[in-house]
Amino acid sequence: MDFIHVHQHNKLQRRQFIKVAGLSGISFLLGGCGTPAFEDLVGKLSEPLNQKFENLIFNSQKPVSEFSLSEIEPKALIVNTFRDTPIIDTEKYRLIVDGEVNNPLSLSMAEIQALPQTSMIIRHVCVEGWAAIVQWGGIRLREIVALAQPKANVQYAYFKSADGYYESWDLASVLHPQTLLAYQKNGQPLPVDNGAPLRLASPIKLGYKQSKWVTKISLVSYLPPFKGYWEDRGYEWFAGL
Ligand SMILES: Nc1nc2c(c(=O)[nH]1)N[C@H]1C(S)=C(S)[C@@H](COP(=O)(O)O)O[C@H]1N2
Ligand SMILES: [Mo]
Repeated sequence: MDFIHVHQHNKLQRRQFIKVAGLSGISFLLGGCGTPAFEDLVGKLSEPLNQKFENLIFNSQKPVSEFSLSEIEPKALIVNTFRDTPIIDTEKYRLIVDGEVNNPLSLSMAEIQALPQTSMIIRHVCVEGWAAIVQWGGIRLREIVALAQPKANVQYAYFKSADGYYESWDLASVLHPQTLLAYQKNGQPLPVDNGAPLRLASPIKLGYKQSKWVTKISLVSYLPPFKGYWEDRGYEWFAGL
């Protein structure tokens, strides 16, 4: 009886935290999905995040104001890819989340799309002198980070893409409520040239920070010598908007 009481108490605290922090993981916790692996994953969600992450989420930057549906510029987003568009089998695709985490993840697109979806209309800004107002739909990156249960020493996220592109971000920007892993663009499934099955989208970073075809996210305490494809060619690392 005592055990049950304590367990429910923890669950409640977790629920309250999720509510206050704007994490909506509880909704899919109640929704369920069926596969045993997915239930394992969801079970882990009842563990609290460590204090450092809770503080970063509570104190995260103010949301950037968004545009309205009528302001979307459907033709303005120019495909900008340093190599050819990679070929990815969406059925076999897995997003790997590893590094200094207690719960490494390997998620299919079906599992990612079962997580709470959000959308935003923001301006994408490329340093090459163009911009586009786009609607992105997907999962908040911080929900995926929370599922992976990062250790307190994590400072950065390192992103690998299927075309050989790579990027790294500071943790506060990773946990920003408008930093998404997007699988929709302007209300439609994300086109492959724009990064399907999964890409970064955020109103707080320049275009080159927004990796397309993300296959792996490593949560790390130090930055490797290769910080980002364009950064290693002289562009600024933080690249905030
Ligand atoms: N994997 C990968 N991601 C990438 C790039 C790339 O070449 N490869 N280019 C970046 C740049 S410079 C920009 S402006 C945006 C362009 O996104 P879009 O092609 O969907 O318009 O993707 C960014 N992400
Ligand atoms: Mo760009």
